[in-house]
Amino acid sequence: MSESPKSALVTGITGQDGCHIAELLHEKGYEVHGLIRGQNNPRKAAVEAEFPFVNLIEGDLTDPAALMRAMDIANPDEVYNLGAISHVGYSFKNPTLTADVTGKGVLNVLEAVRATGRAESTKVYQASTSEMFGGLDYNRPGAGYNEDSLFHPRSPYGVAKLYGHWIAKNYRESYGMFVSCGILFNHEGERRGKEFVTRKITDAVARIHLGLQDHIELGDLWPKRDWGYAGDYVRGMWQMLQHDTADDFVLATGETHSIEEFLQLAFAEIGIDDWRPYVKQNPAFMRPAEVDILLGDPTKAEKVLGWERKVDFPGLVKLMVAHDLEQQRAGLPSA
Ligand code: NAP
Ligand code: F7E
Repeated sequence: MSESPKSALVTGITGQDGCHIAELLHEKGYEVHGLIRGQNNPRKAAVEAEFPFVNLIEGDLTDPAALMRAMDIANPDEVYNLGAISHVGYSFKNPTLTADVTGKGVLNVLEAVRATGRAESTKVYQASTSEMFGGLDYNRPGAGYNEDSLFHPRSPYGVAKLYGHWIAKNYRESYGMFVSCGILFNHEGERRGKEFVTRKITDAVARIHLGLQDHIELGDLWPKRDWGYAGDYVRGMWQMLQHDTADDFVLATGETHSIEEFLQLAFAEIGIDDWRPYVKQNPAFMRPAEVDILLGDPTKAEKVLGWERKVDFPGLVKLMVAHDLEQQRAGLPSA
């Protein structure tokens, strides 16, 4: 007798990771449901066209009743809570909204699982972040942050995520719920929003190459990030929910690179060795507090889950520039 397919509910279905995980879950035979907000979400048509197999359910992370309704429709074996106000710079300008969506939204999801009687049957993935750390790990200099490192968030986004992280752990400990938190370092790719620095750069590089713009305006160029590929990271999310116990896992590359290094590689893809004449600094893109350097240690995920990465840093830059050149040549919109 064939088993009925597993069901998954993905919040943040219109975002970068939501798209990657929808694809992965569909390949694995899941019935995929996606929470979509707003009465006329501008990304709805694109999701429907690219992922016709996803059942979109209207609902907002700030609305507990909508989340309970979504649980009843999807009856999920697994919930991937990826929805959030996720832009660090934006969170400084909209701190209350960020607290409501990125922080309290996690509580609303967990309560919706519990209130609909699914505490024992539904597993939850919580999208925690390296932004909860906030800089160098002075306790383990050079080794990178791991699951035991201290938190010191430096933005309203990081603070809201830390609430989400701890309430997720609290529901695991208090109610025995299977709630796993992935503490993910930056992950990028062809689906990254153009408001984030990597995609902003690769989009501009493609347009500069085709004569569609002549420079790019950026904020600080010295910060360093541990940048991986989103496709590799959503595989890790799925692996966390297949593990026999709920836990916290860092996903990272173990390498850190500055924005200047990213610029160097991206411009080299179009044959430009010196990127400096094409970059102007604009204080509008600087933040009230910056996270200088992030470096993660993914040893636990590698050993316990068998997680591995397929794309390295130069490979990531290459695939993003190639994608944006193709998109610009096809005349697709830049934003
Ligand atoms: P993203 O592209 O910015 O997507 C965010 C998603 O959240 C979008 O689908 C957005 O929907 C949705 N959303 C925003 N407000 C909402 C609300 N009030 N109700 C319901 N949905 C709402 O983010 P991502 O890069 O895919 O990241 C996925 C998750 O991982 C996020 O929680 C992020 O904070 C976290 N994370 C990301 C990284 C990274 O490097 N990418 C690293 C660590 C953690 P709309 O389309 O309607 O705006
Ligand atoms: O900034 C600097 C900026 O916005 C990276 C989110 O997915 O990863 C992401 O957060 C760095 C920062 O990502 C511009 O100041 C310079 O130092 O691409 P970003 P982020 O802040 O690291 C973490 C792990 C998450 O969890 C978040 O959800 O680049 N920077 N000039 C700029 N950043 C942007 N966006 N735009 C600029 O023009």
